[in-house]
Amino acid sequence: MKMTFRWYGENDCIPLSYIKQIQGVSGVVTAVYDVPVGEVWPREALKKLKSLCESEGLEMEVIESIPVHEDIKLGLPTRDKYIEAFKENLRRCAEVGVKCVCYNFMPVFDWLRTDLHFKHKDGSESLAFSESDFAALDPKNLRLPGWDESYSPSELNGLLEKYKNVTHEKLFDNLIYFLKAIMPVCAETGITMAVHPDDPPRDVFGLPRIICGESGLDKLFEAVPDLHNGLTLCTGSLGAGRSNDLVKIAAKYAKRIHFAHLRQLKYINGTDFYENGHQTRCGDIDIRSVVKALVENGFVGYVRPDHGRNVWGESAKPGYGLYDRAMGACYLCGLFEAFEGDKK
Ligand code: DNO
Repeated sequence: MKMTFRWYGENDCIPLSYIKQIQGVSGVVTAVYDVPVGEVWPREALKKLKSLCESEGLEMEVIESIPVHEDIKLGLPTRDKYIEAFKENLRRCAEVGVKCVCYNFMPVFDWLRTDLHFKHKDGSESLAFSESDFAALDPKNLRLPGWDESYSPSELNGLLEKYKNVTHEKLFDNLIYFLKAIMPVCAETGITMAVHPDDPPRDVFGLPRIICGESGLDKLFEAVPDLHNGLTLCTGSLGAGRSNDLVKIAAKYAKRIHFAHLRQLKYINGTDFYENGHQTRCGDIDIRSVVKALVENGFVGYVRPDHGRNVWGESAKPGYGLYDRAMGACYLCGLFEAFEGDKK
């Protein structure tokens, strides 16, 4: 296991010089953020990120994410051009030592929470989700961190329209088409692909979602058995679907889990939840058993603490403050140390 920490590049309010002080963290997870989706990342941009990391003694072996152009998800004739660009990005990432690439296949929107500043009794803040607030959302008037904000309202409308005929089956076929096209580049460069589960793991705003749980994953790995085709085990995303058995998924796919996002959710009722500190006692995700299942079943991938609370008065990007994620990294390192030690 290698413990990593997400870093949003030079615009991140958390400097690399702080990240390197979190003991146990060997590298960062980052991306080139200022190139439009579907275009090739300049080599200089990657080299610069790499040298910034190296100068602080941190590795840069994981990219999150290379975004997948909507034409690929839609299966439009233009997809081949965007797939070629994706392949070129993989090669360029490999040139600077990247070993794992996280991506998602969610149409139009990325992850979704309804409250970015949920107040905890102890004064900390976190992200939260409420089913009734969700039902009241208008997808055309939404702004959330993590979402592609480059669409104008009319572009967004047009895009939503294009998805009207895209069924789950079609979306799945388009994912397989994409993966089969890039697998040879993965074999050539050694890069592993780690699909990020849909969050929440179900359809939203009438858009299909397919990476929602065990059955979707079974289908995905059956269709493309190549081990370069793997998973980002995101406990917060899969855990937002109450029927998902995370310990079972961790054990079943441990060797295909190239990247793990470990985080906590605490349910308030059957559907609504808030995110919390990483410890098992802090929520409904059995983080301890997930780590145990990973270790016992041969997981050798990258890990990062995921969304944390904002604590001690810090004002950071929701979910991506320093302190609670640093505490999470230390907690997770402790769990891995214990279970990996037992194995030896
Ligand atoms: C949320 C993240 C996601 C993730 C992408 C991967 O905090 O886990 O935004 O980076 O879905 O493509």
